[in-house]
Amino acid sequence: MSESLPEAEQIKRESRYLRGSLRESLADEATGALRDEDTHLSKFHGLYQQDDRDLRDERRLQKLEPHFQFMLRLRLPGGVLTPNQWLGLDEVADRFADGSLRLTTRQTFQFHRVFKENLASLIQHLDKLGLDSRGACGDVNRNVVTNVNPHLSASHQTVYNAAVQISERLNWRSAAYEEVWLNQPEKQTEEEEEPFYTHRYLPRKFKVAIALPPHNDCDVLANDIGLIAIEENGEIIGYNIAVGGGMGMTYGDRATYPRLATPVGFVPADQVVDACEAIVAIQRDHGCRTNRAHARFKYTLDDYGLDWFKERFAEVHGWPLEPLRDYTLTDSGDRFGWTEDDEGFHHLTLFTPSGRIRDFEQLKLRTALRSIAKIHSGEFRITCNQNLIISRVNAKERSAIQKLVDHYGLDDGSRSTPLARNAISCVAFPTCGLAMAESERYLPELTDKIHGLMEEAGIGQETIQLRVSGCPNGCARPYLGEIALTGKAPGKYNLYLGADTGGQRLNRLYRENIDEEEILAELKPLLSRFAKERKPGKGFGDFLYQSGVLSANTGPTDFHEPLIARG
Ligand code: SRM
Ligand code: SF4
Repeated sequence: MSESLPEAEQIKRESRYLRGSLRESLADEATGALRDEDTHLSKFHGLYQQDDRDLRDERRLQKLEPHFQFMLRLRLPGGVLTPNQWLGLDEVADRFADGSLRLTTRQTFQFHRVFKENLASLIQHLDKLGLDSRGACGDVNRNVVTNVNPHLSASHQTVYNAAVQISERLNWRSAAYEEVWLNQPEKQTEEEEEPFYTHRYLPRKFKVAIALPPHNDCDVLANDIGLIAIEENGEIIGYNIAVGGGMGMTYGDRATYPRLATPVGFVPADQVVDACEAIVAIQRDHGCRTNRAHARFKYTLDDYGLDWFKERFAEVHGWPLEPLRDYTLTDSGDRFGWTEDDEGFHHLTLFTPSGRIRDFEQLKLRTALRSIAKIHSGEFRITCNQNLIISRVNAKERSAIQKLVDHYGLDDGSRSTPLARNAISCVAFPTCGLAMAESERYLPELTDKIHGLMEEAGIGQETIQLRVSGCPNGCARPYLGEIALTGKAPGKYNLYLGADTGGQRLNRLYRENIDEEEILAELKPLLSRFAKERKPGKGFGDFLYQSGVLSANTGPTDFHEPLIARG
């Protein structure tokens, strides 16, 4: 084993296809934690060891070990599940987790505060529901996301099917999942256990998304592979492929940066799964294995160049990419309320702030959704904006569902401000081990205050995309927000401005390390100028460029420089 490989790389290679000592770790009753090596491997199984950061100092003072607990994430390609699955998830949220379900920015669920002794039971319950967490985290392909497009059912079905097929093809295969969690006897480990990934798996996480233009609610260009569906005469004939998207960066490290995926060519619909596999194989074989901060596919592409990539693609896939087809991406938000599709089904998009489904004091959200699941015969769909669609409702069921919506006071978008219902935040404190500042818990207060400024300026009903992440990793895809904050320290954020609304232009760092008062003071004059000078149909991000407040984004390393030095 090479000495220069990072620990995470060595651990997966020596793990006997992701078995490691997970079984022994789980059986050890002396601690709530896993063995160190197993904390890396558990990610491939969809779980992260965490500790309650609100309690960290207190427990340290009491000389107790951290309050170890786990986050478990489901693999749910396309974000679709049945009412029965919803009811099953709702039930286990109380039995094995903190009583909440958390819809993520990648269209799936997370359970928080699962203790070690409950992990296997939780995964066994998921298995009975036909659900799993295999590959939801770790150095493999992650949950494949798609546009939700409730009003375009036929095309949605096609892209959804593609998402499921890509997810299945790129999932890891060893029997470790069944052995560790589903009590199956251990099998002899052999090389064929992972014919595609081999014992090396990928250098880093990998993400695939599919957009159905003109909508881009999955922020397709934020992914390692962004597939843009091309429709002709109501049929999807193929996909433009964009490569090398990703949000994560590290403050102060100019070698790391967010990057939008670059559209490189087109593949016919029947080749899309093979094409994705070929691209992941290129990253498997050429991605950086010695420096994890440089191991995402975006850096492989920037190291070797797009021409090199296109040559490798033709070689591995067997066919070259065809020329790109025309497309337009206009918006990345959700459309709330009821819509009817071309098959006569009704779909209701509900605003579920930061995707947190629990019974709050004022709003019994989890109870309400449970009541809906009991009478609903269609589907639930999760959006990449952390909202929920009660989907494929037939005409007869619609009024019964609406009654429950009214009874519980659920928000079909009409109860909240446009700013709030289009905002996304990551989880951050108290569970995320990487959080530098609050995000989910801070978002409601922040949106109220920014909305207050918008009201003063007379633009309270405008939609402006706000994204908040508790650190620069960018789980809320902040670099695609018209206004975005990334956490620097408790109460301190970097302020980014100027993305477009279609997910095709990154924003720019505007101010560094500022508190709420300074954030509001920076935004106030800009919002008031926007109110007076904006052109019809142009969003806040576009306005900042047109008005000269921001100038063109010139390159990835400039991303780290505040555009206007603090005077
Ligand atoms: Fe994320 C790590 C939560 C979407 C970039 N992300 C984490 C961890 C697991 C923290 C950790 O490593 O210890 C967070 C768990 C918090 C918690 O307590 O639940 C976490 N990420 C999330 C979720 C739940 C945010 C949310 O509020 O919805 C999203 C779950 C997605 C899913 O269902 O699969 C989530 N993360 C994203 C996205 C957005 C996307 O994929 O569309 C990104 C930016 C896109 C990208 O990958 O570049 C993202 N997460 C990261 C990174 C930075 C990766 C990088 O290339 O630098 C990390 C840290 C890491 O990997 O080292 C990270
Ligand atoms: Fe945690 Fe940072 Fe992701 Fe927020 S952006 S969930 S703080 S890793």
